[in-house]
Amino acid sequence: MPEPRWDRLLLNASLASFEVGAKDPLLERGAIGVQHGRIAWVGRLDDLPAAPNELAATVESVDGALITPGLIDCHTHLVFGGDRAAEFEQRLNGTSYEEIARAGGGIAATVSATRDASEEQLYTQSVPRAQALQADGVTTLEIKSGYGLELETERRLLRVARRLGREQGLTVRTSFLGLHALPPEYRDRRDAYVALVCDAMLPELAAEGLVDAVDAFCENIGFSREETRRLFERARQLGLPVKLHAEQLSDLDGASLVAEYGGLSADHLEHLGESGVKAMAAAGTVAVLLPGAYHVLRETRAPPIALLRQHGVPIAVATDCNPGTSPMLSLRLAASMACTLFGLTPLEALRGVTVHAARALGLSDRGTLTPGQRADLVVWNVRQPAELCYWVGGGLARTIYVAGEPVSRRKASRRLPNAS
Ligand code: DI6
Ligand code: FE
Repeated sequence: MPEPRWDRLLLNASLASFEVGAKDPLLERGAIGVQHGRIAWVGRLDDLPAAPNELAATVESVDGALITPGLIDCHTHLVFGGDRAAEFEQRLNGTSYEEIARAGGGIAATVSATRDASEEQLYTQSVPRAQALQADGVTTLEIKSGYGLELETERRLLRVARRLGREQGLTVRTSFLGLHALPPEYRDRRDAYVALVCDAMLPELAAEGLVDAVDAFCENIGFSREETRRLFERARQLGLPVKLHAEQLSDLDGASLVAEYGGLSADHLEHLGESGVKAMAAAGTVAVLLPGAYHVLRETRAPPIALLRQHGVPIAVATDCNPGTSPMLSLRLAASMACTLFGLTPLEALRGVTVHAARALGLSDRGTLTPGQRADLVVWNVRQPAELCYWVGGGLARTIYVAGEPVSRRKASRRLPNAS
């Protein structure tokens, strides 16, 4: 018998790859071959070039189950100290997010809890969150800093993010979010803080290899367009891609700014106008929708989905997992809410957590079921892609493969491959 050419072959699957332009997202009675952590072959069972046992060392039938690319959560603030459950109650009683922030709560409350936490404590508190996302199908996620707002703590957050990737079988992409809020000790010295972030913190953390992208909170209660521009200039000098929290609570035209810098994504976008949409379309900047924050803040103005579609802006969906506005631990739930709250179709929402989310992170090696892509795969206990948005909650993921190897929850604490 000839040597098998693949490490693994999954048989009898409904394969769903959500790349744009594919005629039918579902290939039934499909098979997928994996070699050296990458997808080697995708097609119909009947078109396999030889008998399964001759083709692969390990052959598994999934009995008609749905297989998708591993889900990609392209916007989280998953590493932080403490929680803000009390604020949730305050908001339910009528105090607004902005009022709480201006009174010294909100992000500042998490900053104080995070500064007080050791690296080990931050790691231990973050592991269950990362595992919850993973259990629901996430294989790649972005994690932002932004709850330290001084060098040591920002470094700690980014180091914990990297460690989660190494030890939890996830690919983690980090974003430096030094311009998230003005720390209390700089209350009357905005310029000095912006200078510190741009001229000291970012270059230093980037030199330590802790920063994959640069983000800011461009908002009346955050940072102005001019302050954000200063950060983006520095990022450009350092060769780092940018992204932006834009148009969440008001319209500062942040989307045009991040597009001007060829940004990976503009995120939130409830108050986005047509000029911002056009700028994003021209620059290829992804629109990242965060229905968790919209829901928790009980917003009523949805992002301009019709305009985004009309101008062909790629749409991604993410959890925004954070202790204030989106304590959300399921990316599938975010996709479901993008359908029910924002009117995305299930196919759009699923593109949003796979192929477009990969693009929002600048990753071209994942997000679809195509030969050559990383074999991050999820076998689901459902048969139709729309069910991933239809079921609200529930453990639907049966088996998750990271670079071709199965991850079980038991195994999740072992070191697993973590490309990039
Ligand atoms: N926008 C958000 O939704 C999060 N940060 C941001 O800039 C909220 C962060 C928090 O409230 O802790
Ligand atoms: Fe956010």
